[in-house]
Amino acid sequence: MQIKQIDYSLYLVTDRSLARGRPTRAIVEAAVRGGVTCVQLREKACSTRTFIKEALVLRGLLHEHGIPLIINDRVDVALAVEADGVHLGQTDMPLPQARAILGDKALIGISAESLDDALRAEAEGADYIGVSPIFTTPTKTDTAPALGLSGLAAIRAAVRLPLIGIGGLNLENAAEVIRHGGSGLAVVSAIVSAENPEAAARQLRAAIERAKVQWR
Ligand code: TZP
Ligand code: MG
Repeated sequence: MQIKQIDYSLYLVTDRSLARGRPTRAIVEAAVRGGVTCVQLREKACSTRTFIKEALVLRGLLHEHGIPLIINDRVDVALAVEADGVHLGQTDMPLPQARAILGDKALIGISAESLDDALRAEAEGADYIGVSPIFTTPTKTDTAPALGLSGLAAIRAAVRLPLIGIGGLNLENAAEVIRHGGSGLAVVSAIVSAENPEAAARQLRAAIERAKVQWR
């Protein structure tokens, strides 16, 4: 197993419907200034053409800062824009097929809703695992039951891949995610809906870095 050296500390997942009318590009620019280390473009409703256009804009600005761009769900879009990778859930394209299309260099992240999902993702060659959800969240209600921090710790004990917690994460619980074995936190509303996304990202990143010093 080859683990790619990617900094998943603060992983922003976009959501245009939660951005209070601000363009995704503006949110991402602010979040980059604040210190996000990885960005996933998640578009659940727009056309393929708009998705690609948005992805190309983000790719340009992220790559200026050496930050990877991950595409949610859509292997075709990831390939079309030469993104760094794709993030797949349990009902999306299976990992072996996605790997065959995207190749070994692509980052493939898998949402694991259970220990079994995580073990399978590791066996099939995922690059990282999104542990989903840690807590229930209004941002996504069609999730599996919350795994909690104890669920994260149980997965940590069983797999070697980087684990990124997602679901209901914010400044209050950021340090606990690191303490329970997370390599980082994926957040939507804590940055996308913040009045000041740059400040929100900066505070989160600082809390994560402090926790890493304490718990690693
Ligand atoms: N997958 C599991 S929970 C979630 C996704 C995309 C949404 C997380 O949103 P928030 O606002 O950070 O709780
Ligand atoms: Mg998906």
